Amino acid sequence: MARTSRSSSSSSSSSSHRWRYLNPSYYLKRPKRLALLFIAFVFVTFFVWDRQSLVREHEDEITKISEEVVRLQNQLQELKSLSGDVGETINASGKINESTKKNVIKDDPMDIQRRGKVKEAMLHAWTSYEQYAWGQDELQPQTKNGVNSFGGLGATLIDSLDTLYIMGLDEQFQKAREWVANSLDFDKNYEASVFETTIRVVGGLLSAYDLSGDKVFLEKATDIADRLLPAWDTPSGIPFNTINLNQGNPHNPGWTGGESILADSGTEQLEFIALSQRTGDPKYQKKVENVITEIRKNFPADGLLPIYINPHTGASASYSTVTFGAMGDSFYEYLLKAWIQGNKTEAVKHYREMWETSMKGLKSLIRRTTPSSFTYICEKNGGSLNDKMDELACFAPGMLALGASGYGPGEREQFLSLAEELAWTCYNFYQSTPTKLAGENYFFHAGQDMNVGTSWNILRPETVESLFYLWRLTGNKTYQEWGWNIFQAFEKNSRVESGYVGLKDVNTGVKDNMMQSFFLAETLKYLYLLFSPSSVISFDEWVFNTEAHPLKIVTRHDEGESSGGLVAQLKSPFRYRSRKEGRTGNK
Ligand code: DMJ
Repeated sequence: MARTSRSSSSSSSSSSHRWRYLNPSYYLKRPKRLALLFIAFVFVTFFVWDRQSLVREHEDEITKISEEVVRLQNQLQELKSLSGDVGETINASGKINESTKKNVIKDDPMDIQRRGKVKEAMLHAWTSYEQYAWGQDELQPQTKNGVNSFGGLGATLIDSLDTLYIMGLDEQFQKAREWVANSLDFDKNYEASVFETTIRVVGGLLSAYDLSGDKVFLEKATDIADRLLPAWDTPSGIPFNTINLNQGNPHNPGWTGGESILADSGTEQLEFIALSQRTGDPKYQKKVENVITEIRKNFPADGLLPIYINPHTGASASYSTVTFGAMGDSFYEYLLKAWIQGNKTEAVKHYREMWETSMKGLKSLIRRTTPSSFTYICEKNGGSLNDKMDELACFAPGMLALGASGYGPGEREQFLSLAEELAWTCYNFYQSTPTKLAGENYFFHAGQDMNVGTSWNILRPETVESLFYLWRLTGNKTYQEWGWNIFQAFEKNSRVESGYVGLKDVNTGVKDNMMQSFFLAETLKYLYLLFSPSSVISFDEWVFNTEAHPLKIVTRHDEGESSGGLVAQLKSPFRYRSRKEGRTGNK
């Protein structure tokens, strides 16, 4: 027992001995130990805190690295699909596009850098418009105000929608979309040009619809097209060229002597056919296809039509000029493109036939200068040729290149080669002036090559448009170099603090005060695409209207002429690409 109680008392004393370290009075009596304990505490705290923050920092680093890896993987994937490294391109329905595959040209760092510069130019033009002319038709950059040159339809805004979309300027596109949805109003007492309104507004809205799938654009396109439609109610079906947007009352402008203009009357086919395809209402297509049927009845053997045509009789005014420049140009362009838009089917064969006839006529207008042998397209008055060519006619090299593939061997090469010769001339319209920007038209004299006539430059797109087509269709990078030189000349001479302006004179460089809407719709878009892979808005799937608005090619099933099978066409699925498909993104 005694043993037991001793051991119990010793165990209790040893346990109280162990707990004494927890008693503060133990340390108060031993200050050295207290100090040591304090120092140990500080060290341990620092060590634990340091570990924890290291872990946190480490985690942050890992998150950043993972994000970077994902970003780089995406970028690599995008580059691969754009450059064709994976040996295929993806079309709008997500399928591998075999025919484009052959034409895919590698995306190289220089192209990426150059289209970045073009995108920056677009951003400069757009933000200036946004700041000083939002919702108005065009910006006057020098005086920093807007003007309603097309009746207050927001021409620049609508003309820019697809360019913004293609360049991946999503925020800007969304803001513009909101304006279209909430502020665009066509109910205007304004005498509108049927041609200008169709190519810019109907074309711009339809293109935005085709790219984004947003119904608001289709609704607005239908609204404006319905207001234009009475212009075709003439005895011949050839439209009047002017109409009041809220009162109708179509007529021709006084200065034409009552005649309709060829280009103004024959450049609505793409937009109105597209509108019928998308709405299911054949009335638009019928009106514009009837114009071609009417013209075809008396189509001349050389396919060349004077610029005036009578809306009552459908007869051409033989006293007026034949030209591939102003007032003639896009009539010929649309013969080819309506055939492409119609999938080159039997139903649209007559467009191609008419176009080929006109190209024979074009060849008869070709002359070469001395001493340098520049190829040019003359104008024609009655029986005599006029050695004059508009810069506007510089769309022709692109058109010829685009149409060349429809010919058999031999002719195909001939037309492509003619396209290349004409593009060289057009490029020299630019290169031959002190500013390196082209004048509005040129005259050709034996022994002197070319002289600029009307010497302004209003930021027109035709030459870069042709360079774009030629580069895509031949793969020859020279066309990119020429386009880049023209872009640099615009940067040097036309860029001002608040946008881009034209030149009153390409010899002196004196500036005007207008940023034309087609500079954003066409000039900058074609330049951007000139430095983008061919899969971006591929020629297999899209056709550009004359204002550079890409319209989706929809399968056309109708047999024979006119719109007999329109309903069948509309049954075919029309699938929209996702926002990221087919774009080069934020390069
Ligand atoms: C644009 O409105 C169109 O390209 C039209 O076909 C011709 N004129 C201008 C550009 O120069």
